[in-house]
Amino acid sequence: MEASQEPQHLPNYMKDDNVSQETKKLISSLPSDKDFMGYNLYNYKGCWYYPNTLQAVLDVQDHFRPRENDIILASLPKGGTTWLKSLVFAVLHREKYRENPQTTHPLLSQNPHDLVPFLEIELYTSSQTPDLTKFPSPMIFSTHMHLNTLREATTKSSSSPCKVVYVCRGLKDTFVSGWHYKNKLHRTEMDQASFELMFDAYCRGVTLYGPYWEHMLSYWKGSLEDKENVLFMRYEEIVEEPFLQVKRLAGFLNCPFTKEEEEGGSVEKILELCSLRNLSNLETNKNGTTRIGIDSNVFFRKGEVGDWKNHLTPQMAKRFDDIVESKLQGSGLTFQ
Ligand code: PAP
Repeated sequence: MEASQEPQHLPNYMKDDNVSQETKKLISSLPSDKDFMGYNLYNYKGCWYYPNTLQAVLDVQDHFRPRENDIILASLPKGGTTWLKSLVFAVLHREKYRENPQTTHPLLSQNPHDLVPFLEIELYTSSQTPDLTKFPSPMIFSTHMHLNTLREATTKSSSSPCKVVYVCRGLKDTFVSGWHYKNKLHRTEMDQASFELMFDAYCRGVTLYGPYWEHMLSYWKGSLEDKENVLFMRYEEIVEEPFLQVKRLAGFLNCPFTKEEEEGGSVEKILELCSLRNLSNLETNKNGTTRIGIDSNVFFRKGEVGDWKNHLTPQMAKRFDDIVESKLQGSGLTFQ
């Protein structure tokens, strides 16, 4: 690696020590580039991965077969993953924890990432063939993979295609959130030069699971083609109209809120439970560590729409806007 500032903490998915001979051979034939810190990324079928991540993605494709009614949550890093995980978990299991949510709800004692495990970043990084039968069915899994990549696994399953919920977020806030995350994750304070290198990498699309726009387009198109099984959500819309979006989510998951539930404040209770304020103040999220060894608090910060204004120059913002507009042109997907 050529990074000027050696990070103190490198999660497994960024490493290259869990790669089979076959994958090494594949990697040697792939286009490569470096992330803004100098770590090698490889482009496999249009998407950038670190070596361990690619290995896990290939293993997911080879071995993961969802069971009937399993649900997959998808996003780009910093696209709203943690919030979506908590909302879907709370919506699906609301009946089970209806009686004493203040004392018994798992979201009060476990980080959302530990309740909804990542396929490639957690399960298939720790084992090529993890035992998924230990999970209750239906299970909620999550991924950062493109829809096309995910479908290579899920369409091989004998059960009907599982439901996929995708959440996306505007590029400028995703980038800024990613910048803060990187600093916290690596327990370092990177300088302005690194900020600019990261900005450049995002503009070129050379980021883990990038390019950003290709990722979103895969789910956008999927949601248009298969409305029943792919739901496309936006972080900004959940912020703006949380009640409506949570009801939309429940309807998609075939567990709509009843009139009695709505009148009894069930939606509001879920929103409160999953709010950034509530989750980020819980002991488990303040001082705990997730199963993949990441400090739980790195997943919670401001949660504001438009925080990019505090970090990007008008020129940088325009460059991002222009790139996104041109890449999404003709797709029907737009960002304001
Ligand atoms: P991940 O993909 O690595 O899991 P992800 O959860 O997508 O990260 O992104 C973290 C962002 O979601 C943070 O945004 P910020 O940096 O702009 O503040 C974080 O604050 C925000 N976030 C996490 N949990 C919630 C929540 N419960 N409600 C709203 N926003 C949240």
